[in-house]
Amino acid sequence: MNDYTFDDVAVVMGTYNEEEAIGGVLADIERVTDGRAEVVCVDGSSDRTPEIARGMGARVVEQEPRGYGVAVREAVLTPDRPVVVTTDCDDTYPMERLPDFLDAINEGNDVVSGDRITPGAETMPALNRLGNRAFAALASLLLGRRLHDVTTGMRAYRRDLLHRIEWTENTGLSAELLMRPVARGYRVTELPIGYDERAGETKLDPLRGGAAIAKSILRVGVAERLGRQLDRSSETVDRA
Ligand SMILES: Nc1nc2c(ncn2[C@@H]2O[C@H](COP(=O)(O)OP(=O)(O)OP(=O)(O)O)[C@@H](O)[C@H]2O)c(=O)[nH]1
Ligand SMILES: [Mg+2]
Repeated sequence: MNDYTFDDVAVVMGTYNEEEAIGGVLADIERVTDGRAEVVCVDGSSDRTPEIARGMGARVVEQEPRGYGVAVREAVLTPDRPVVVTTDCDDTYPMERLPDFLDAINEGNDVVSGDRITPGAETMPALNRLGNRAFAALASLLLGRRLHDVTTGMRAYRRDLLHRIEWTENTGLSAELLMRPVARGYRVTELPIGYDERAGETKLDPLRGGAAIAKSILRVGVAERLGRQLDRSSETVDRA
């Protein structure tokens, strides 16, 4: 369907005081893509993260820390390349799987979402695993399609889609980035991936963050269902 190579790929991430992890993550991307993927970091750090990133050839966009989604929205909208891959900057996601994400885009998918839950995610803290399963169940119920991991940070997207949809969520942006494309009929697939223990400290308070994500899933799920209903009723009006 497509013949994209890593010259067509940008790998993007929000980075917030990740000096322990960023060197390893960027070195993995460099090695796996032969230095051909563009790397964009939207950074709110007060530590050495941005210097390390710049030193390793990444494009660093500075932004006051205003939460995960504010950073990641900026990150996904920044590149001009046709394929945009997101990751976290904490060394949890398997950069060696980047070729598989690109293959799945080339096969015609619009979104390829790394599914940590199906392979087990044994390194994920038990509370997070439970929460992530619950988020996936809730989103599946609202969308009428079984999804296994809606809060994953590693995905590939066709750039066009990222610019066609309006993104509204912050802590819940990851779920939104999967749910709206599913609801709108884009081709979305989940790719089972391994997940490592985090290097460095978490940036999310699990309880407050979890509540915010649940609210986002409800808001986005209801808005997408209502939106489609309104579309359908305006179609009927148009035809009458
Ligand atoms: N620029 C910026 N990046 C952020 C902000 N909050 C989080 N991030 C980054 O977003 C990514 C995800 O944050 P994490 O702390 O890993 O969140 P998580 O994966 O849900 O939590 P863990 O399971 O503890 O890793 C990391 O790369 C963070 O550095 C922010 O306010 N600004
Ligand atoms: Mg993380």
